[in-house]
This record gives sequence, structure tokens and C-alpha cells, in this order.
Amino acid sequence: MKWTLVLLFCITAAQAVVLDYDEDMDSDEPEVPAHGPPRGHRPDTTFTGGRHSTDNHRQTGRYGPNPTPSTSQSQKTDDKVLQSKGGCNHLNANLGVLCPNGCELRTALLKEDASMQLTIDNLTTDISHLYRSTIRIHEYVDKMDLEMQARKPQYSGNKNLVITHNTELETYFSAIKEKVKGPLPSAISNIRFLLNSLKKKLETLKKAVQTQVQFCEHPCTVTCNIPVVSGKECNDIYTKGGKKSQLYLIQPDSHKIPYRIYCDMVTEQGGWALIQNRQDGSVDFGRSWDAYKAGFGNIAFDVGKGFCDTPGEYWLGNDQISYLTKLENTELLFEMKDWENNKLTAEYGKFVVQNEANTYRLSVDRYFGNAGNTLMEGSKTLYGNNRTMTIHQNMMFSTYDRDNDKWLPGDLNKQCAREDGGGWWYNRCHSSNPNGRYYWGGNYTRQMAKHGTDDGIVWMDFKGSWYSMKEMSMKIRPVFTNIPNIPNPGLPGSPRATLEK
Ligand SMILES: [Ca+2]
Repeated sequence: MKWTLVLLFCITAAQAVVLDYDEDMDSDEPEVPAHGPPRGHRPDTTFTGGRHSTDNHRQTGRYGPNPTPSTSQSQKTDDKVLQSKGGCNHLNANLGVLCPNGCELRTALLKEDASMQLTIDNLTTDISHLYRSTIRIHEYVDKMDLEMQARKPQYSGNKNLVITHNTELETYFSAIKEKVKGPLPSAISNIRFLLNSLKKKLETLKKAVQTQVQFCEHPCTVTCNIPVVSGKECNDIYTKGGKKSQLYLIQPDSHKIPYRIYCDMVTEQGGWALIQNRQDGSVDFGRSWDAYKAGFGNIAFDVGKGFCDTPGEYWLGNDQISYLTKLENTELLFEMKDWENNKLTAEYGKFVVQNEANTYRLSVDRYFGNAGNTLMEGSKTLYGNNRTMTIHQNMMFSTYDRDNDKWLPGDLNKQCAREDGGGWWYNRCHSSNPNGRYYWGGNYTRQMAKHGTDDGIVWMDFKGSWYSMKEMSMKIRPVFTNIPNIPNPGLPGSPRATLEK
């Protein structure tokens, strides 16, 4: 590019020189004498301006050939040479051609003009392309500038947003860092300790559950060594030598299958058959007619002595009870203990339970004790008809699925057994409820009761309706006939009763 511009400059300068020279020739030519123009050969170095000084200059120029002798022949020859070199004549042909004149240069340049013109055209094209490219670059730069201007607000907004988020992150990070370095490690340590503790407890419970699962593979099997001595009932066994209170096998009738029962051989000289027992709430007494008919619960346990001397909670069964009470004259002993371990009793010198066909109707007589004669007299905390309807004497047995009570018979919504928790000789409804629900601690409320009624193990004359006994039991035995001179020891004031006191 640089050399191209220099060349263009030279061309322009040369053209200007040619034009000047041609103009001079055209204007001077008429003034030129025949012998040529008077100039150029004088070696006057004094610059006088004007055109002649140019001649002097040219004389010392690089084109200057040495002067040759001027002859007419040589002039003719020079004319021919000059003509061939551009057609320009010197003023004095004798001076020869000292240097290429403007005409020669013009001629040379004209010869070069075609190639130069092509180069110029190419340069022009290149310049045009360059110009257009420059224009496009400018346009692109302007566009970029506009875009940058447009993006400045966006960048500022994003910058503010980033700064806000960074500030929030720094705040959160500081809080987390503070917690991580502060109470968090100790809290984690405590939680880890608790988890380990819970894990150990769970492992212990798991082992206990596994043990119970293995133990309960035969949950209803109680292994008891049956004593050799047996009898038709407990008093019979007692008279035969069975003096320990434990589980025995009795057979009241030779035609019936023997069955297990717990015999109390200690209380009031023994011989008692345990027909009902409550002591820990381990057995549900809210059972059906058939369950009460056949009996349910656990007769006795072996707690390590090699025989079953510890009674469980159970109901012997209405059929067995009925049969035993008819086998001989039978007396009945209620024993009850509150949660302060105060113990009271209620004895009946007569106790008869009819068979199922007669709905196990109850008959008791000859009360003696300190708990209150609720079976025959109802609760002494009540009066008039209210008390009368709590008498159990002559009542039929009722369960939740067999309503034989005196509370609106036939009305399915008036069932004492359904509301009071167990099977019993309900009237309308009770003054004693030995088969009621077991309440730990004794006192309970209407809100705690399933139906809002006094459904606990109640003996109203002892602790009222809203107190459930800790322990309750019913024991029967034949009226003593094997003790000489004691015709009816269960009667109040009898020799045996006096003896027991
Ligand atoms: Ca009823």
C-alpha cells in the first residue's frame, strides 16, 4: 500500500510536469527561431526564475549526457532520435539531448499507463472494498456501542441483585457457621447419646419380645404337678390329707370328667373350692353366656415351688358351680381387699345355684361377715325401691348376650350385664359386682367407665359404687359336717365362726 501511494504521487507529479511542458511548447513554439530556443546551454548558474532556470537545473540533472559536437548531420540525427523518443525537439539541436525531457517521460508514462491504470483500478476497487468494510465496521461498532449502552442498566440491575444475594448468603452462612461452631455439636452429641440409649432399649425390648414369643408358643399350657390326693371336691381332699393350698383335680361325680380347681386349705380350716378370683386384672370378665357356663381364666401357677400354689384369675364355670352347690349343702365365702389392703368378708351359710335350665338362679342365706349383706338386702346406702332393686337373691344369671335381669326385661337397651362389665346375678342392677372391670388403684369415675355406670369390682356396702377392689374371691365348701359338734359352722355365732374370730 505504501509503495502504491508513492507511485501514485510520482504519477501525479509527472503528469503535472508534462502538462506544463506541453503548454510551454504550444505557447512558445511560434516564438522559437529556426535555430532553436535560446536557453539551456548557458552554464549560468544564476537562478533567474522562469523557465530557463529549469534548463540550467536540467543541465545538472541525472539525465544529462555529455554534450556532443553540434553538426548539421548530428542535428538531423538528433532530430530523428528525439522524434523517436517522443517527438520533442530541442531549441538547439547542437546541444544534443542531455536528459529525457517531459515528452519522453510522458511517452514512458503513457506506455505504462495501461498497467498503471489497471493497478489504479485494482487499487480503487480495493479502496472501495476497504471503504465499504470500514463503513460496515463503523456500523458494527455503532451497533455494539448501542447494545453496550442498552446492557448497562441490565448489568447494573444484575449487579445489585447479585450483591443482595451475596449479602443474604453471607448472613445465612454466618448464622450456620455460628450454629455449627456453637450449640449444634453439643446438641448432636446429646441426640447421638439419646439415640444410642434408645437403640439399647429397643434391643432389650426386642429380646424380651422374642422371649415372650417363645414362651407364648404354648400360652394356655400351665404345667402343674397334680397332687396324688384327689376327691369329689376340696373339703373331701382336705379330709383325705390334702392340706396345702394349691391346684387339685376333683371329680364331683364318678360319671363326670375330673377337672382342675384351686383349693384353699388354710382359710377357716380349709376345704374351700375357689370358684372365682380377681387379683390383678389379668383376665377379662366381660364374657359371654357360654364362657361363664364353661368357665375361663387361669386356675393356678407354679411360681417355683414345684407345684401350682398360686391361684390365677378365673371363673370356675356355672355348670360346675351349680353341680357343687347341689352336691351338698354349701356355704359361700366372699373375701375382698381394698387398695389399702383392708380385708373384709361376707359369708353365706347357704349357697345354691340352679342349673342352666333354670338360668343358674341364685339362692343364698345365713349371712355372716363385715362387708355387708348385699346379696340378700341390697346396698344399705340406698333406700326403698332403689335398694330393693339391688338385691341379688333369687336373681337369674345374666351376661351381655343373655339378659335375664329385672331391668325392663325384653328391652335390649336395658341390660345390666352389658353396662356393668361382667356376668352376674343382676337385678336392676347390683349392690355387688365381683365380676366387674378391674380398675388399678381402686377409685374410678363415671367418665372412666365404659358406659358411665359403676362397672368396677364393687361391694357397695364396703367402698361404694365408684371404688373397685384390689382383690376379690368366692370360695365354697360343704357346710361342715365333719367337725364334731359343729352342725353349721358358717352361721354367725356358731362355734366355728367364733373359733375363726
Ligand atoms: Ca334387662
